[in-house]
Amino acid sequence: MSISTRRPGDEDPGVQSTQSGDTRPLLTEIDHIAIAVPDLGEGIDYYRETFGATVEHREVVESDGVEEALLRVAESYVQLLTPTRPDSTVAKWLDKRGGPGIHHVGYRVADCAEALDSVKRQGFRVLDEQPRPGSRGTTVAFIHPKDALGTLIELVQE
Ligand code: V0V
Ligand code: CO
Repeated sequence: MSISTRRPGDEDPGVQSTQSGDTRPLLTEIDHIAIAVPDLGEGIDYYRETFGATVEHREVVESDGVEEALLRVAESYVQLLTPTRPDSTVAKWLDKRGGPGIHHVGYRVADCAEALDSVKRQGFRVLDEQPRPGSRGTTVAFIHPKDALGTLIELVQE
């Protein structure tokens, strides 16, 4: 069922029922805003010099062909991303766009498998059939931007 055809009173697959019967939203917090940059050092310098932000974590995620720097903003992160190889989807995205910009939004979820199943049950395309490892020990799954208001969404379980 698409968002536009759901009516008040219909069961809402975007919330989870707990055993006690109450409901809670699937997305609990913004985990990170990912900004793709051609040069990670320049991206970090920009955030440090302009906003005084500091890098809390760095990691190469080989499976995605990216290197990241995480800068904390309150309970969330800015994830600066740069490709580590020419066939990385982030390299393709930067080429197509012609420069840096917001690449995806990571939302925290309590249970990635449960949230992913909910999205799949609603008929939306996903990029990971099963949750998989993300950076800093998280479990993640991506939703196709063409089925998510043009935004690449990452479900993140800490
Ligand atoms: C592509 N499109 C996007 C997009 N990337 N739209 C919004 N945001 C994006 N980031 C659009 C693109 O303009 C096309 O639209 C269409 O989707 C198909 O794109 P494409 O250029 O043909 O590219 P694909 O299909 O080769 O790859 C796009 C997808 C790919 C989204 C499928 O990037 C992917 O699988 N991403 C998931 C993994 C990922 O992004 N890893 C890097 C971060 P038109 O032109 O047809 O209208 S890793 C990470 O963040 C981690 C590990 C972490 O946080 O822990
Ligand atoms: Co991410």
